[in-house]
Amino acid sequence: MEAHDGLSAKIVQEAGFRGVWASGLTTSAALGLRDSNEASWTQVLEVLEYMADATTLPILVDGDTGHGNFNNVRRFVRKLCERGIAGVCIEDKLFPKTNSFIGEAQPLADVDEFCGRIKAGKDSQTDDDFVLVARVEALISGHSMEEALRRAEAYHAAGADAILIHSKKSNADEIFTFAERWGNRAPLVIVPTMYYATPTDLYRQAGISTIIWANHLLRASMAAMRETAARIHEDESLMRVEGSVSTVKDIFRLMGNAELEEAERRYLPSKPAPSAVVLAAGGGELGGMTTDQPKCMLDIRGQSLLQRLVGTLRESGVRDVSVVRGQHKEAVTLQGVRMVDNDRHASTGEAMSLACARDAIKGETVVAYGDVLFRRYILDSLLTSSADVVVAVDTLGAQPRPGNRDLVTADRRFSGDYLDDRPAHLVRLAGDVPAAECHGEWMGLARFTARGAGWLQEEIAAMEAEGVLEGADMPLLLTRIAAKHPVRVKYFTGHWLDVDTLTDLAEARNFT
Ligand code: SPV
Ligand code: MG
Repeated sequence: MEAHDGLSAKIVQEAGFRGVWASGLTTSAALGLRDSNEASWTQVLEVLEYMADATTLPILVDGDTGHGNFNNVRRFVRKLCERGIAGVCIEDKLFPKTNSFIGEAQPLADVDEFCGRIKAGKDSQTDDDFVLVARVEALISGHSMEEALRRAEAYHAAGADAILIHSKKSNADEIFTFAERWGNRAPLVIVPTMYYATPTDLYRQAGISTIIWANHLLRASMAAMRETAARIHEDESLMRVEGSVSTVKDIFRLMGNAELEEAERRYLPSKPAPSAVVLAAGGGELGGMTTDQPKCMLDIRGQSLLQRLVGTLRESGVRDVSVVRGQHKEAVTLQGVRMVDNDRHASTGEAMSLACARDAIKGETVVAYGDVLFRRYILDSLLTSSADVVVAVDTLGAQPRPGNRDLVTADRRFSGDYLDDRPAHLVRLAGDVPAAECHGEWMGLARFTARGAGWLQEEIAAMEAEGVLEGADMPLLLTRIAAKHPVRVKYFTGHWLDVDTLTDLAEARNFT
């Protein structure tokens, strides 16, 4: 089966084929070039190296005319062997070649000169299993069956391991005649691009060794790319294409990302994985939907809100997750997370819930509200921050909007430039920040390094000692920490939501 790059070589293997045809036509086309030796042989070699790395299948290379005379064939074959290529097919035409389906009566190589190319190729292979297939273009160029057989015989005698007999007729008659008269003196290879209607079993019965499906993956991808490009251009939207294109996850799978993750575990110095505390003790009305379950258990397209949140945490490498539950605690379940109860949830606030999980606050720790969803990059960006405490702040939150929101005053507002990496720091986080001092809304997501986690523990202890812990919310706790230590503000724009209203719930169900 044809392939023209690493990706298509993987797809050939995935489909179950036993070998890859590295087509000259499609390798050139994938580079944006004509099948006229416009790509130099070393450029072809580079593509072949990607293909050989991408598949364990044997690759038969379309070597065109051998890229010159016997001397070029020698060097080409040596380089192919070095790269683990299984074989090469060379055709009895002249350099620079022209695709066989263009024009009529293309000139053929002199038989003796071509036999020299075959001998030179065979003498140069450094791998005993390497095969050289000689391609007979006589029938395509308008010569007789006798001439085709005469050439095949000469090429076989010169050392070719197999003969490719090519035809551009719309039926396979001349292929069957050739096969019968050839009588299996050496394996026969065919390319039924033009005579595609003949059942493969007839070729088997005729003793043909190998069929090359020569260009169909490139042609399939051209059709798919055209349709997708036209749709996106027309719609200025991905809505119509999203369901029909391969998923990004499929790309990761095909490229073997799982292997890299395993290798990272083996070879990278291991840094202790961050842990997380999810605050899910509070209630919330939500139009009567939370009378027997808390918000975090609301269904968001087949998964609870909590399951989606924990899924995002896990994707970012946060595996040790503690969930503080309170209201309807028996309804809060999720495999693989530790449940911590705040049984005084009705009379205490978020800071108290966090304090209930204080033994989980050691080392790098993420603290998240249990009713938020956010894109993973937001969490990744907090996890890679150099600050000891960093909070995710939505710049859109600076605009007035009704509802109970955690508003942020920072020492520097968002400049509008995401590349501007001058740090901003939290000054105050509260529900009642005046519009003029409001620089955004806290997303309910914070990350502490081991040092930052120490500050968090100290502040919880200090508030406890002062008798203010029970009534405190997270904004107060973070504001108090910010008064003593730098709390970095990381600005984002959208790409998250919290579920406070039925409208939020509907949005959460659309949040992918
Ligand atoms: C190719 O795939 O580049 C070939 C086969 O040489 S054909 O196009 O049928 O000549
Ligand atoms: Mg070709």
